[in-house]
Amino acid sequence: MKHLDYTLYLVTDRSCMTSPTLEEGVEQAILGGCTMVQLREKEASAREFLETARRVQTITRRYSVPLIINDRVDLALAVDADGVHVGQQDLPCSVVRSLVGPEKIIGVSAATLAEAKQAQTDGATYLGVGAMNATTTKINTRSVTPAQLAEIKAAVAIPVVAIGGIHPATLANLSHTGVDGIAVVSAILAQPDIRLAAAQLKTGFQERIHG
Ligand code: TZP
Ligand code: MG
Repeated sequence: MKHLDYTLYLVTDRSCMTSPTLEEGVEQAILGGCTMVQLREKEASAREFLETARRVQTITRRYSVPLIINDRVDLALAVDADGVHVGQQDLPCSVVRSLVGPEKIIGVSAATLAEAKQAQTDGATYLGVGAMNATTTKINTRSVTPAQLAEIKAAVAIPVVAIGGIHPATLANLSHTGVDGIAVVSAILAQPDIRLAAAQLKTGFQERIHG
C-alpha cells in the first residue's frame, strides 16, 4: 500500500461547518494542509450520502487526498473511495476486510488496548483513538487518556490517529504519545477561516508532536 500521511485528518460534520457547502469546506481544509478526509454523514439517506460522496470526491481527487467513508462499506465501494472507517458498533473489521479486499484503507475506532490489538489482527490499516478530550461534536464518546493513547501506540504497528476535542490549546496533551496524526472536526470546519484553522493545527502538530 502506498504511504499515507495521517498528520491532519479532517472528519466532516455538516451541522457545524461555516462554509456554504461541504465541498467548499473540504477544499479550504485541504488548502490549509489536511492530508486525509473522512466523510461522516450521520443524518443523510443512502442516496444523499452517495451523492455527497461523489461531490466531495471530485475535490479530494483533485488534490490527491485520500477519501474515507464513515460507517458505510457499501457506499465506500460504490464510489470507489480510498477506504472506510468503522466503529465498534459497525461491521467488524474482519468482515469489512473480506468485503473491500486487501487494498482499501480500513480505519477502526478504538478506545481500549484490547480493541486496538483486535483491529490490527483483523486487518485494520489505521486506528482512530479517542475521545481524547470533551467534545460536543459526538455524543456517547468514551474517554481515553494520553497515557492510554501512548500505550496503544506502542502496542500496535499500524498508524494511530487521535480524535476528540483536539484544537490548538489541547494539542500539548498529545506530546510524548507518538501519534501519527490528529483527526479533527470542529476545530477546522466550525472555524470562520477553515483554511487558516487547518494550517495552524498542522503547524501546531508538527511543532508539538512530530517536530
Ligand atoms: N469520534 C470520537 S470523538 C469524535 C468522533 C467522531 C468527534 C470529534 O469532533 P471534534 O469537533 O474534533 O471534537
Ligand atoms: Mg460508525
